[in-house]
Amino acid sequence: MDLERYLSEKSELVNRTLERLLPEPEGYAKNLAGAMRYSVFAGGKRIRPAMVLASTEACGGKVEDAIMAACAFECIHTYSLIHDDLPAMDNDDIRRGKPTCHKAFGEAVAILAGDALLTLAFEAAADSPGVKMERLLKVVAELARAAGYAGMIGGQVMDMESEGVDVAFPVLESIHIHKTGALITSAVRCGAIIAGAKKGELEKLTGYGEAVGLSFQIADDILNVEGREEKLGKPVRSDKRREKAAYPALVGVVESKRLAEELLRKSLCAIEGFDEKAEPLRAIARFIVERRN
Ligand code: GRG
Repeated sequence: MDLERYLSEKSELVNRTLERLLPEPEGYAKNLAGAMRYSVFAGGKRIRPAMVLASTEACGGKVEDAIMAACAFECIHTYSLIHDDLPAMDNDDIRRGKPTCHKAFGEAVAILAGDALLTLAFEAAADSPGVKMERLLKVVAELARAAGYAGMIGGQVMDMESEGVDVAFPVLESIHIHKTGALITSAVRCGAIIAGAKKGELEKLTGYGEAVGLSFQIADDILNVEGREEKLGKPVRSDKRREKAAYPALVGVVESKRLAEELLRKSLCAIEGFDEKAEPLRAIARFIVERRN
């Protein structure tokens, strides 16, 4: 299948929907709206929304039913990047190839833009006409869990606390599973829930999401060592500088690549029983370990 075309079509749809969803930078709190739009439209691969949509399609659902949830994931992801770049966190100047939100709008507005994107995500996810109420409730609960203490935020705190510390492999794995994997797994699960996936299908897709989610962060760690700033739109070699817990530092680049390949096989195996409607999910799993940005 032509993944490039698939991702580009889905990105266009997601961007058009985000355009309508985000507040206009005029009148009331226009600087805040400007900061939200600045970070959301600074670039980005839109891989999480694509996974929501691909998962819905794999389960026989309709893209239009899942588009608001897909945008919710992008809002949460962008909020996490804004906050991750703040002086109190990674203190980065460049993100998605542009000055970070706090560099462009100041720290206070950047914090609030992140907060507003996080809350907008729930407003969007709950507003999916045509989707059964009990499915939407499950999606909102999934999203909250994946973004919060039990997922991304918990992982971020473990990550911060591991800086400059020699962490053991299971600790590093747990950081990546929570910080990055939880949101990706949840994107896959939410797409499936919206489509009304059966328990067995949801379990298989959860296995797929967990493997892909972990492989995403391993690939990100490898790109931090081998990638180029112009292509990534963010600083490279920063993990080493900050003594962050990362796969290449702990097990080496070669072993990191082997582990990412092993997770790719695991993810493909988890959805073996799905028909050709799951091809985009298969192609996304491959793209994630082979990507250069
Ligand atoms: C609440 C103060 C406060 C901070 C939260 C939650 C958080 C900070 C940070 C999340 C952790 C994080 C940024 C993990 C990294 C995940 C990752 C690899 C991001 C890059 O994702 P891509 O490559 O980026 O999909 P694009 O720009 O393509 O969307």
